[in-house]
Amino acid sequence: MKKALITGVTGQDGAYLANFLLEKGYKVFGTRRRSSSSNTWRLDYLGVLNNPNFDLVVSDVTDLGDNIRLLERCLPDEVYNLAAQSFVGTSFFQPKLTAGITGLGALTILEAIRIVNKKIKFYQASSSEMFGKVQETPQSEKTYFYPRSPYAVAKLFAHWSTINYRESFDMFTACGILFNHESPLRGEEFVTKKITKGLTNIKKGKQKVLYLGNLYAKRDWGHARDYVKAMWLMLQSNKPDDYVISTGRTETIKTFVNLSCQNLGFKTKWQGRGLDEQCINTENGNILVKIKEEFFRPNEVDLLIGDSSKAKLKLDWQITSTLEELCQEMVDFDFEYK
Ligand code: NDP
Ligand code: GDR
Repeated sequence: MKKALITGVTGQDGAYLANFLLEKGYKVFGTRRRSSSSNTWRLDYLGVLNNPNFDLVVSDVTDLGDNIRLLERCLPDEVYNLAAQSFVGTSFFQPKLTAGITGLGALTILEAIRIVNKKIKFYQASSSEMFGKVQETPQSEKTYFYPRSPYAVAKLFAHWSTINYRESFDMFTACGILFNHESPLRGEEFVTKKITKGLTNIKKGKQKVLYLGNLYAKRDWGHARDYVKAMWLMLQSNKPDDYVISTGRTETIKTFVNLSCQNLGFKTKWQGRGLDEQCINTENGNILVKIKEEFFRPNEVDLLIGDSSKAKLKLDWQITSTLEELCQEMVDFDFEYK
């Protein structure tokens, strides 16, 4: 039985990946940070928590000794490093914390693997945010990086550390440069979930207005379920390498609002410009969406669209969900479950 260790298992991708690996017959260890209250609702929802082949262990990616003991205890064949301070907006206000977890955390695990057993395969959750102010379109593995936030800078440090350990110590390390991926289990501060949850709440009469920032940033959104499969495929390959994972379609935040409104049966029109732009419910004249300055970032990533031809060719990876299907699934979940 193969054994995998997932850091950050309580997050969106951690939960989907644990579920995927358990279905593949793995023994899965997942780490959560110590906290005074439980944060395992995603694992619960997917039925991971009760699986006899799943073990939830307490660990923090920033502590080397802790990570060494963790590896010695679990003896994994594969480590998936998903733990991060993953919210770009927060990284502008907590840059040092973000660098410590998102950047140095990856180095800490790489170092622990080097000390305990160099044969352990390592996956690093790299990000399309590293392309930032994009140097070409679409973005591929060959595109130059231009990070635009402390989060992206930290991810770039982790990315190059992962490549450096591969080249220096002959370790099997792979980076997945994943573009945005969403799901019903997405954290509530990220824009897609904020939109589906906010509009659903308005539909149910639990919220009056949804406040957003920049409506015109464009993102390449896929489904997290498809993207965790790509992580696994990278570690099954004969040779360690880095891959862009994306859908190849980009849309604005405004388009995602429109899709969500359609799914909820709202009839809408947009009016105004800049901070005065609003989305109106034409059936009753109520304002559904308003703009708030606090949701703009000091530095924006305007456009992301990925070229994942390499992953399609070498890993036989493909998407199974369209943006419309993803949005529908998120809206349905928010309506029924939370
Ligand atoms: P989430 O924010 O949902 O999950 C992050 C996980 O990291 C949580 O389990 C969190 O724990 C954990 N964590 C945070 N700090 C620490 C720490 N010091 N020690 C141990 N664990 C910690 O992110 P996603 O699931 O969306 O993303 C997974 C990874 O992929 C992240 O590294 C993210 O940066 C990266 N990524 C994500 C993309 C996306 O679109 N989703 C795209 C590209 C990359 P807790 O629950 O306690 O907060
Ligand atoms: P991102 O995701 O920064 O791309 O990082 P997020 O959903 O937070 O923002 C996407 C875009 O939407 C704009 N936006 C808003 N964003 C939020 N969160 N809230 C708002 O109210 C709002 N209004 C407009 C943002 O300015 C931005 O342009 C995600 C994370 O999962 C990272 O960890 C991951 O690495 C990247 O995706 C790929």
